[in-house]
Amino acid sequence: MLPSLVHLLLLGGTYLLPHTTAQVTVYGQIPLAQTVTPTDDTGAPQPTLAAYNNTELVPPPVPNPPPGLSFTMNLERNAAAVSGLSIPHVGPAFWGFSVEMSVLTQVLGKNSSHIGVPFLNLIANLQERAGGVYIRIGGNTQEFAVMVEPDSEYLRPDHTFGKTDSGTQQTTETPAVLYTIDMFYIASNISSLVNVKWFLGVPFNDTTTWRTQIAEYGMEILGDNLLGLQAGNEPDLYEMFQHRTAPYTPWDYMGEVNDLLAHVDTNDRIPRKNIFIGPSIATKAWTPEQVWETGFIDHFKDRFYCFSVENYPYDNCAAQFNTGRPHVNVQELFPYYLNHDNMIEHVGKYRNTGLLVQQTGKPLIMFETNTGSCGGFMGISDSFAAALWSTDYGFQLAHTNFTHGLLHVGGQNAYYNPFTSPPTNQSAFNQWTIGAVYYSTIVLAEAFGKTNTSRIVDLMPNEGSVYTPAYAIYENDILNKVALFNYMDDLQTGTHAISVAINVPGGVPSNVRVKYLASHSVSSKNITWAGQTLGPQLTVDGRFRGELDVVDVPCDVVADTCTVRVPAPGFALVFLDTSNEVLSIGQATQTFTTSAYTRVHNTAYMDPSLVAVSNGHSAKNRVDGLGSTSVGSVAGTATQLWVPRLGVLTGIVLGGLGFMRVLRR
Ligand SMILES: *[C@@H]1O[C@H](CO)[C@@H](O)[C@H](O)[C@H]1NC(C)=O
Ligand SMILES: *[C@@H]1O[C@H](CO)[C@@H](O)[C@H](O)[C@H]1NC(C)=O
Ligand SMILES: *[C@@H]1O[C@H](CO)[C@@H](O)[C@H](O)[C@H]1NC(C)=O
Ligand SMILES: *[C@@H]1O[C@H](CO)[C@@H](O)[C@H](O)[C@H]1NC(C)=O
Ligand SMILES: CC(=O)N[C@H]1CO[C@H](CO)[C@@H](O)[C@@H]1O
Repeated sequence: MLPSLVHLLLLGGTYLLPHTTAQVTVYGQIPLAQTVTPTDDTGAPQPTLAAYNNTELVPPPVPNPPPGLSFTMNLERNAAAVSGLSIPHVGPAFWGFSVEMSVLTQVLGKNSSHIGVPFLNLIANLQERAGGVYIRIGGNTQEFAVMVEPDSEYLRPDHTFGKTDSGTQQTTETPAVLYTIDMFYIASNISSLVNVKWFLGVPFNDTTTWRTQIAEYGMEILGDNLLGLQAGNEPDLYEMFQHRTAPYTPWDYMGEVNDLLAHVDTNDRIPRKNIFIGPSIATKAWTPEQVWETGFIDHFKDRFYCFSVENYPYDNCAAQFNTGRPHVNVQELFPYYLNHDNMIEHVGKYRNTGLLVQQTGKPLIMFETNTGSCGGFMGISDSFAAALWSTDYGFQLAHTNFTHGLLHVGGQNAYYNPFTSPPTNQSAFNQWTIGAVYYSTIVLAEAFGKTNTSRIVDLMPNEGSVYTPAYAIYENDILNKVALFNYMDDLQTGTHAISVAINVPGGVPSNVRVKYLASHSVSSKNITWAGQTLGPQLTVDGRFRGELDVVDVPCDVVADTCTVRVPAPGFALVFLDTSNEVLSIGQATQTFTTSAYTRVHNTAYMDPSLVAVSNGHSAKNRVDGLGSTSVGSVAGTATQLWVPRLGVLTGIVLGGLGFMRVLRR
């Protein structure tokens, strides 16, 4: 929510910005280390963009008295004996991504022939584990987006996105975001390389003269890779932001969705008339129940792809945009993210929604979320605490019968990005930056796998301690995995690791295998999953590095117990089925390697060993759905993926590090 300054410039009321901040542009890619407003509490300029900020907070003290540090969980082997299991989790990775429209090119690539290679690798990692990924292009900026011709005077040459010049011109007549037809080609070309399905949003700022190009071209160019179209984004905030005259109620919103559908019915260029999405409330001004009371679900279920809500636990708008309101004290807020009761409260407001939507058989998607809106929080959103939190969050959503969630990507002024490309003028020698929450997307993808049968239950062991939550995951009706958290940080004392005895009558193997999500502290940005990492900031090419480390834990088959240790802090995914293929996945078997410039030589440089990997592994064991075993061609599509190969370089202009050439045949 509200990651865009230009959006805020459009707002009246509480969120109206002081003129002094109008020099900030969120659309340009502000170089690293350039002085940018907004300022911090003292008024001093922040020297570094949020996405590359290095602040480490002080970990919360260990609780005194501590919770039980050794405890037993008695679990059933058969799902039939378990109450409260979720619906089966079907389809691609539980966590997908929501990309703010205005920063799309920062995230995906400059245009359809310059797609970010690290991005493709990050998606391939998820695809190998879960079959595919959902991505939504949208956010607040979708409401004012206007499609223009590629040669529009408002756009820089060869650019897919643009904006009109200054804040003062930002009215409903002069749109905030301009995009060209190439946006659809970017998405389509990505889907031809990796299994990504897309959500887009119909602009909702003008509900009398609908701008439905996004639906028309989306369907035409993306075909079945377009899953759904949002009808409105955070409508419960329209009144507050003066996008509608008060009072604006759920009934008014429902009427506008009706109007859109009536318009769609008369438009031949929108052949798929039943893939809409709502209500996408921010769940701030309206409760879900206020919307459901209108009969919204029954009224729209036949026209909708899914139902959606959006929510963040806190917002950082005051600091991000210097609104004049008090700034959040990040150190004081930090413990919030390390407490399972807070998670239950955050997601619990959708319990009823989970049960209602389930009856329609339609998906329920947390359409936009992250650690905090308006860019997240310095020192929190990019810490190991956030990785643990978003892992717990994904599991809690799944337990509450959400089918998927989308983590928001806000560009270089945000702390919470799952991934961020380098600042433009560093793209020739720097690589990408990974955010803590990306690791949680991998954990969830592995936990639910590809069988479409995974059901989850929140166990609340250890007398319901907020510091040691746990979940059980049943696959094909049998206990398959156990997820264990330790939210405590004992860097100072070294005495708060937990020891969890998993007792399953008649159900323990001779040993279990454990993958750890690990870091030395909840404050740290150095994170490993099963011993591997994606690397420090500005070095990430999207591939896991280091040796895969899966820990064998012997079980006591007489006592039917396996005892697993979880460090403080830490997370363990315990595999009872030791034949699970995901246990041997480290790096995705097909990856997209890239050209690189080195700063020193300022010449094109390629590491031949990377080239060898890119060509070697793919033949037998490819990521599902990738079109070809040969990295040189994507079979049957109009595009050719160029991955560096010795001997093929001549005549190809390198796209700069991190960008791949997708050549047209
Ligand atoms: C990037 O651009 C900024 C602003 O123009 C400049 O201050 C900075 O030195 C540049 N960085 C590099 C590495 O060229
Ligand atoms: C799981 O569901 C997805 C999405 O419906 C489908 O593409 C996939 O083939 C299914 N996999 C299995 C093993 O049934
Ligand atoms: C993408 O950008 C490159 C480099 O500026 C340019 O050569 C190419 O024509 C652009 N492609 C499209 C489809 O705009
Ligand atoms: C999720 O749905 C299942 C199946 O209907 C139900 O038993 C369970 O209680 C639901 N979970 C929550 C947290 O509401
Ligand atoms: C498969 C696909 O959609 N390819 C498109 C990639 O982008 C170019 C435009 O740059 C289109 O012409 C291709 O059709």
